[in-house]
Amino acid sequence: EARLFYSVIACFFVKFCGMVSQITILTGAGVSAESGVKTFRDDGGLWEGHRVEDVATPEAFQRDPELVHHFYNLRRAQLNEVEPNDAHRALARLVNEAKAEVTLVTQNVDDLHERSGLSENQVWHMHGQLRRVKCQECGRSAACDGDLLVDSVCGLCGKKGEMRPDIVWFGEIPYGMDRIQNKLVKTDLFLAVGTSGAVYPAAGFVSLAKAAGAKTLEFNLAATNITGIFDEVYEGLAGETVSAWVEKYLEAE
Ligand code: BV8
Repeated sequence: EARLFYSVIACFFVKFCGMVSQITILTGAGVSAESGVKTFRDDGGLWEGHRVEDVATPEAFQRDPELVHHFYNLRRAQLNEVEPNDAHRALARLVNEAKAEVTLVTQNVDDLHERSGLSENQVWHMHGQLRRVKCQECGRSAACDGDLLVDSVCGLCGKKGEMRPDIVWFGEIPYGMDRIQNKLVKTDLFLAVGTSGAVYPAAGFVSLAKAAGAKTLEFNLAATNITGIFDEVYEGLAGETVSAWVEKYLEAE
């Protein structure tokens, strides 16, 4: 009991003094927009005439695996043509230099956070990753940089024709929800960068953090579905607003 008692006291002390001991960041497609990666709401959320919500589902994959493989093969190939931008680099600085513990959760399936100076375990991909594929036979995931086809073979169990992108589709449960929620309830400072707040459960994270007493900041081009929940809103290009905020925060820490 003593350890629990002291950790509760410590949490109150941190909150009372306004000290920040846990920062949680949630990023969305907007953080990669300045790198040239299309967001989901660009072109009205359409991809080659398909609603993204209609392609990024298990039913779509069942119905037309070639179309879904094509959708992800194009996006995986695009990763070789884009680079991290200032927003990625600023967030990597915050994760690596802040005195507080910083957890970065991303809805994005690109690898730009990692390529801006973060290790794999510093980036929590709650919706999976373009550069990983999963076997529906053995359930295991593996790295993949090339195209996935309907008759691709699993490199681990040898099964042919059961490979899918290791992506969390609409209707599927995001990765790491328990550890994310464990962080949110201990968060003193919550940042949402480049997300429209259109997709749950990610869009609900700000409310969980706020209920835990966190100060909440939104960085976006424009008002979103959830702007009203945030304590502070920084409107503009994430490459500028996030860089300026991180610079100031680290100086003042
Ligand atoms: C689940 C992988 C159960 C795929 C993705 C009705 C009500 C509420 C919820 C639901 C509902 N009906 C269905 C649901 C659930 C559903 C959902 O939320 N649907 C929505 C459409 C209503 N959610 C699910 O199915 C999730 N699973 O609920 O399981 C469960 C959950 C928990 C516990 C137990 C059971 C799974 C959702 C995951 C789907 N997969 N990604 C792929 O990538 O192909 S979601 C996909 O879309 C992205 O990953 C991302 O999350 C989302 C798009 O959101 P954003 O990232 O915010 O991008 P968007 O384009 O929308 O916005 C970009 C923003 O950036 C904009 O605001 C723009 O202004 C800003 N911006 C642009 N440029 C810049 C910028 N900001 C700053 N600087 C810039 N330069």
